[in-house]
Amino acid sequence: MRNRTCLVLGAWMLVALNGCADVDVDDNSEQVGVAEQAVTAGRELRLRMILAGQLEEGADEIFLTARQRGSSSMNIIRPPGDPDYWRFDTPGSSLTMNQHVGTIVANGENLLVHVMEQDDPPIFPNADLGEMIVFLDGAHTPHFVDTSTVQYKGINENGWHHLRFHVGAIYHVYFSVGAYQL
Ligand SMILES: [Ca+2]
Ligand SMILES: [Ca+2]
Repeated sequence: MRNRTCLVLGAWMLVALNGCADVDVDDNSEQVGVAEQAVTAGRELRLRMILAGQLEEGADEIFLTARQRGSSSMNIIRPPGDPDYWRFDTPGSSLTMNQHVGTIVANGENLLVHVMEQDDPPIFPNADLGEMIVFLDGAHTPHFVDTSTVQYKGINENGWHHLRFHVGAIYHVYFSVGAYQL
């Protein structure tokens, strides 16, 4: 009976549950609910400060993107209102903010964050200043991975994590990590 249920429901279960889980029909809605909850359980990453080290071209128009590895769903992080980017004209200048970036999920999957300098795509593509990788270990402690494009510089006096993005420019970007949330 269970195998037949899997055949009938196989198509959508592959999408909803990433496989034919060993569950009875009556449990399906609950199982989907658990799957959704698992996606959001984790710690919130928030953007707190951007400091320009070396400009990309001058009058830099900075925004961020964030997504879970393997997901096509992307958060775009921009200031509210107009202009919808953080502008930097001078090396050494900084701006503070407090904005949601994404959730570092509990299952250890990587959250990928890019700092972007806006141009005029598709003719003049936006410049990608680096990819930050962060994940939670089994104790829900965040780990920032050094990559060829982003360097982890530690925690500052505010408790913010300091990352140095350094592709074609240098930007120091500071993030806070919230308490673990189910
Ligand atoms: Ca540019
Ligand atoms: Ca630009």
